[in-house]
Amino acid sequence: MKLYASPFACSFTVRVALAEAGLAADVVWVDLKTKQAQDGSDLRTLNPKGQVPTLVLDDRAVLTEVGAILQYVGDRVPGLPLVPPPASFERYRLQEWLSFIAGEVHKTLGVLLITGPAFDPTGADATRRLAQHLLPPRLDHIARTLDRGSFLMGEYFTVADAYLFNMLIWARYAEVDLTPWPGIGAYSARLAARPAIAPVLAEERDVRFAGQRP
Ligand SMILES: N[C@@H](CCC(=O)N[C@@H](CS)C(=O)NCC(=O)O)C(=O)O
Repeated sequence: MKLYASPFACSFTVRVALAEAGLAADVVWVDLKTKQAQDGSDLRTLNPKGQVPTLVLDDRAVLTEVGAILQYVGDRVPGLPLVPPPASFERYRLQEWLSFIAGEVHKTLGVLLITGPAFDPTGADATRRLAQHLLPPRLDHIARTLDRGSFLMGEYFTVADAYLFNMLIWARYAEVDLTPWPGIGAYSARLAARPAIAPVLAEERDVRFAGQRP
């Protein structure tokens, strides 16, 4: 498998899921502005949306969209509860979380990242203000859930936690003050220390901050 990725983009979620699953994939870094990948290809030839994550399977089938890729990865290791069994009620609960994170958290934080001070030094941008207004009730919902269990689905780590963890890293980059939600901060610290996640985190930091991106 090959994973087209960019450091701390939402492809990080897939890297975390692969690591938790114990599955290997070659990571091909992509410059998201030019769409040029480290292997010389233009990402759009594989994924016309020009986005990461883009997963290329050994039979050359291409799979895109975080939620779909996460379920593909989880289903490769049915012995682990990374995704609940197909057609179980818990599987729909997982899909509920994946949809919520994608639609309500990922895109809201994406707006906050894109519309930072470099984009609008006044902070008056209407889209940014809307995102600032929308995010707290979503974090409230997540915090209430984490008050009831160690992970989003209760007492076991799933791919939804991988996705949320990625978004909490974005929240830090977007300078979202998470102190009103101490449970979320504690959860994020616990995930960062997981044996499968810590090395991926360190590698993405190296690539992002050592200027190794193509
Ligand atoms: N709906 C897509 C969103 C993917 C996405 O937003 N990827 C971003 C990085 S986090 C990207 O590739 N941005 C570049 C672009 O959209 O041109 C998914 O779930 O995979």
